[in-house]
Amino acid sequence: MSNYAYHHPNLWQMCTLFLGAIALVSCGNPVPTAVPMTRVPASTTPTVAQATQATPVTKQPIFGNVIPRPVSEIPSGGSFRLLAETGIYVEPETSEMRAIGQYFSDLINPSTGFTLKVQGTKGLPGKGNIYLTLTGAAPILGDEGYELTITPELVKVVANQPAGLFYGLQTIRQLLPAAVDSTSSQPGPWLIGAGTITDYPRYAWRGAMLDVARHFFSVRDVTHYIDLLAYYKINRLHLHLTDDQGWRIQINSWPNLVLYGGSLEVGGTPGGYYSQDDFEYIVNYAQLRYITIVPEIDVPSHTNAALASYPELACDGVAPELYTGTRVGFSSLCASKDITYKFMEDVIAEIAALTPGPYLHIGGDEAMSTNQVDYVNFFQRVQPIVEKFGKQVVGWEEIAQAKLLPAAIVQHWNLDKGFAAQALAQGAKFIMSPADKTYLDMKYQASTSLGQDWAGYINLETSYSWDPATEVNGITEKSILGIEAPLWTETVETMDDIEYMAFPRLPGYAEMGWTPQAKREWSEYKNRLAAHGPRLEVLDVHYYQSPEVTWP
Ligand code: TNX
Repeated sequence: MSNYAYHHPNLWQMCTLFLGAIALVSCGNPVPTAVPMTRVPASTTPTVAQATQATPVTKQPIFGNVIPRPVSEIPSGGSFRLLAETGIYVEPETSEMRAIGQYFSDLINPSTGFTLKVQGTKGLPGKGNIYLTLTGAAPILGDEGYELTITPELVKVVANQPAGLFYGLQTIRQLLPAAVDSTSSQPGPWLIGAGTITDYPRYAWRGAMLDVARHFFSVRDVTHYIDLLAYYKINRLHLHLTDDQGWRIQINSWPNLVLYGGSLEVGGTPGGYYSQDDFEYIVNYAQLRYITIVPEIDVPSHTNAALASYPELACDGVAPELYTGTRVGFSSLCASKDITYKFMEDVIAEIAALTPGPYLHIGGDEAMSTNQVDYVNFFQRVQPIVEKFGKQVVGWEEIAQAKLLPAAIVQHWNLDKGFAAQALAQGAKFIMSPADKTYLDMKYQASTSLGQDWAGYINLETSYSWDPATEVNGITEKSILGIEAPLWTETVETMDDIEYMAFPRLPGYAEMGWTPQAKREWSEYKNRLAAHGPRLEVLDVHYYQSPEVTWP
């Protein structure tokens, strides 16, 4: 048998048995989630009878249906049983290593009732334990890869860097029964199929973007999203922090940006903003999950909220009204005024100081109200400011109209590939976010109540079945840093809405960022995704039950 059928019918039944009973899940999140108790309509939850008959996959499940699909999986038969006495041994015993072990211990505590003890070790621990080590990893694993060896005696994860161990633990989480992610006590048994997984990512940039400007989302919503991203080994969360409808990050030197410019959102409802403490909390929360926050200040257009707060930034010096509609491209900072660059310098200095990650995104999209000369001059002056404060420039592909700094990263989104070609000619590295393939705000189909359709409908197959390296002529693997799935929130108002648009497309993007192209095939993936339905339900994710998938 070439593919190992790791499938315990009794475990499967066990997981589904609890679906109806599960109330609230926070993925180890110390902040309670803001999500309501039950969000999947009762009629879509399988009955126990249906669930026990249903075959969750039509092909054989591959080592527990892990998403993203690992590079190599060699099953060996048998299983490891997690018990209350299981210890988590880390080597070397650093605070970061202990934090990774503790994260896993805390994560599985509510469902298993176990309080797995985290301790240091030098060399193999005894039988019945989990061993996380940075000793002896193969170079091919790189900075994010891991090798996971499961025998009935031991679970061993070896990596070159702590991030790899964190990803190895996410894989273990997916190899355990879905009920492990429940917030209520579950009976187990907690078995992990035995075998070896060798795994490392295709791309360094595996991103999601959340627009917190059109509609504002609380710290709790953002950390909840971060937990879901971590489950699928996504390592960048790009926060679109400013737009015409709201400025959402406190800037001490320009206080009105949030006090006035952050007061509303699309539709005219109250907006909100992150204090600098809030933002640091988010950044730290993400960092503990090996996710880098990429803050975006979208300029020179998409700035109505800033202009309304500080009219001196407009060429005519007149404050516009706050804007709560959904048009784009009508606002612009004044590229020919010196105060604009003082403003940019102050904002970039504060954001850079709050951000441990190396990137600062400066937008640049849809500047229809900035003339070409001004636009080019603006980015000629703003890019060096970003570098002066120690950050690497990221921008939407329009910024390639300016001469790019050698380290600038360009985000491809436009259906028109002209700017991408200009960026390519300058030797830029790309984040691939083609709107017709990766925009999480596009409707799944005509009847989807949320979302837009200007880039087309994006059903699951469309979202999954493309290769970033053949998407744009000339943009090949060596120019691609990775992929990112943006969620624009003109129509997205609640955490439920976020989950509905992101799931289940997001796991597919996570796989596209991680798994070699040769191991990705829709007809196989859709069965693996089906097996994640019960997992998403235990996690209380309000996902779209697409008819393209035979959900169990
Ligand atoms: C285009 S993509 C935009 C956003 C909108 C989005 C809606 C890009 C860089 N700009 O301003 O929110 O479409 O789908």
